[in-house]
Amino acid sequence: MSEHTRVGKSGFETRAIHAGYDPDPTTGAVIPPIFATSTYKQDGVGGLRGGYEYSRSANPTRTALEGALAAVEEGERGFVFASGLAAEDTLVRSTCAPGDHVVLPDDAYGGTFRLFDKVERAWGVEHTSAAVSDVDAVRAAIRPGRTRLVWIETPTNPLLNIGDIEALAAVTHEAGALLVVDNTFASPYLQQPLTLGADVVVHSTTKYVGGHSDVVGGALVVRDLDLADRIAFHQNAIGAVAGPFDCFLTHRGLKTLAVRMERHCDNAERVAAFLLDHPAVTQVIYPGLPDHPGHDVAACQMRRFGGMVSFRVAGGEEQALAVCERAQVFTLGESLGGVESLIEHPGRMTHASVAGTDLEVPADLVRLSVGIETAEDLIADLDQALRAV
Ligand code: P1T
Repeated sequence: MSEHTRVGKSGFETRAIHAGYDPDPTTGAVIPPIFATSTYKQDGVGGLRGGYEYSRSANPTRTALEGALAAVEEGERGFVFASGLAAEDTLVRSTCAPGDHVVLPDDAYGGTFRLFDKVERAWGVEHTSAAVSDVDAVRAAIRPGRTRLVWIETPTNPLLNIGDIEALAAVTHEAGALLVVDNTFASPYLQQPLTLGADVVVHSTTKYVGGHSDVVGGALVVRDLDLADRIAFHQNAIGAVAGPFDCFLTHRGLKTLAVRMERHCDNAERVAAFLLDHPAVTQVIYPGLPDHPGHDVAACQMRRFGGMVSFRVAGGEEQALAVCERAQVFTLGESLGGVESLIEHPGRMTHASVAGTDLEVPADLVRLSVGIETAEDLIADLDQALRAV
């Protein structure tokens, strides 16, 4: 039995560190080497060594990461891509045809909405938005016989709404559709949607999985082997794959996900508590707060409540922008999930593409990706950034 088969039933941290790769048989290399090769020598025509033929189809550095992601998400197979959006597009092409319909969140990453609204729709895949926190609204948005995917984020980006994965899986399956969960905000450490009935997990591995803001990537993980075969076919046929250098960095990040997430959660809880008491803050949105409408569901399906905190600023958009610009330890920038704290204005930045749609976000909203710096420094920085409001 290989070593990585043996980690199959192990704890999360053991899987994150060991799954997907056994020390290299020739050198003993403990970490998957960066196989910077586009092609592979064949021993006679079709005589592939280990199934490797061409690096769009498969590359050992990528195989290791794909195996590790499948293991931490408790899925059967993982697939990695050049970005989260590349993963999403490949999934849609693997599962939908012109005339099909998808239910989307009414609060989601702006780029995901733009992909469906501006790209997939032009190829005949229509969409309807519904609140992921409202199972009846999702049921009502399903078009029987046409809806192929019910797509959720939980927590959502940027309003941190919570969808009940088990309940949504039941509604989705009743309609013969697949439940897709974008697990980017929770990370596989905090939540494993496939164990709650989801069919596909999507990640922007750019975020918590990579964890160091040094690489862009995406992933899909599935349970069903027929669906896996369809995705594998499209991954190769479309070719939006992650290269071996990016896979190496992403895999290195995955190994420390558990310890990083614990600190992200500790710091986010401290930051949320600080903001709650601040007179310049009109609302703090964090699923860990007992009065968050999704708190109880989140407490059931997540290990902890994550590193993302959103809040609304007294004085509207102008003051929200000013807070973002005054922050110093929090870096003003898009993205999330890295060790460093980031601050951004969703309305003008990550969610500019949803302006004027059902997904438009409040103009006074600020989103924090709370990093793993010293909590007191983060709080002092927000205090000075909010003082002039
Ligand atoms: O950026 P990319 O790796 O292509 O992933 C897209 C994506 C998908 N899903 C969620 C929930 C996301 O948050 C993202 C990317 N989000 C940002 C860049 C952001 O700042 O919100």
